[in-house]
Amino acid sequence: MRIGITCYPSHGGSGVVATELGKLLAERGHDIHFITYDMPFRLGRFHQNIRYHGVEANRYAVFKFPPYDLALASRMAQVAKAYRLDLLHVHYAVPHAIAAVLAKQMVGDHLKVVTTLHGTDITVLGEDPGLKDVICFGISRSDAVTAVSDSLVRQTRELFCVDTPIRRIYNFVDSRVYYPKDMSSLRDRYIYPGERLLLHISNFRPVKRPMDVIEIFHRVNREIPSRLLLVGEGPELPKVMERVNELELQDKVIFLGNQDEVSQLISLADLLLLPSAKESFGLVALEAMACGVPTVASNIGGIPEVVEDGVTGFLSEVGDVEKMAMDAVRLLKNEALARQFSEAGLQRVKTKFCGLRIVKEYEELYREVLEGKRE
Ligand code: GMT
Repeated sequence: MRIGITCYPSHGGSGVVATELGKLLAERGHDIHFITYDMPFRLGRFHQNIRYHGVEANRYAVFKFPPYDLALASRMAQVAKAYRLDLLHVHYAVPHAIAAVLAKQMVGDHLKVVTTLHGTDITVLGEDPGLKDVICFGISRSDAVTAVSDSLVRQTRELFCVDTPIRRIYNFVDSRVYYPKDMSSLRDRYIYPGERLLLHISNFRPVKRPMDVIEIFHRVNREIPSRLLLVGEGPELPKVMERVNELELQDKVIFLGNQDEVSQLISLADLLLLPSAKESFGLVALEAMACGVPTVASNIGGIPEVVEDGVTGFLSEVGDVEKMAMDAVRLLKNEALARQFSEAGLQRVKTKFCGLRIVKEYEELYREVLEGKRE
């Protein structure tokens, strides 16, 4: 098949999933065309069957805001015509689904549109009255819609009352990249012998509750000699740094900023903390599970579909930092339990979230769309 993929190419789970999907589809012989404003950061080296088409918004002086959405629609249409694309698979509804529907109108009905909802495009932007109707339009005019968890399917239905079928297709990891790696030599650079290493990776937006990460770590650190590795950047970071200083944890918290390649960093850790207020899936928890690292997280959104409470990690109510700290201590003190969780996680990744299985689910959906089996 000839497939155009549009996503946010910068850091973020939706861009990661879109890029990894494109790479797997290309490996399986499909022609993949990324249509984005930048090269997706996980694309990396040259891949046979993958092309990249940049999108440039016109910055003419009369525009207060460069019309990116129109430039994207126009580029999608150009690429679709030039390479006779079968379909556009867009990740994240705003503005990608709407731009794809417009491109389809420019090219013709034979060009199909598949939209994958990732989370904040529904749970945050869908609550904005200025965007709600246009998101609903993008969803209802797509030829097929997927969401990354059952929870997101439900939330989309509740918020938009659309009767468009939405298929749940889980996110996945490439087990050739995410697997338990022996990082003992690098670990020595971050921690002293006998210390434990906790990890948090996010975009440090309020929805990730990074301040809770510090509160949890503070409590853990009182009981167990430990350090905290923080990966990522975002608006909450200054507050987080201030709190770390207030609690005099400067020597214990390591800020690494944004990192492109996280599989090695994850393998360094004993535990992942993910106390988010909203999370439609929690890709980082899946990446950790694939590296054999258990997660302590909030019981929200799609997280319980990824992390099995009491089996591959522990879940708590959002904001319950006391319980999250207790759970973390429990896992860090009991090596047998941690090993058991790690093994259960690896098994879960194999059976539910392996790349090959998920790519086949997408291929099946594409086939249905192209054969006109979906209304
Ligand atoms: O988490 C974010 O704020 C970024 C956002 C994105 O677009 O990358 O993440 C969403 O999509 C990821 C990939 O499907 C999911 O793993 C995240 O759970 C989801 N984030 C939220 O729902 C907050």
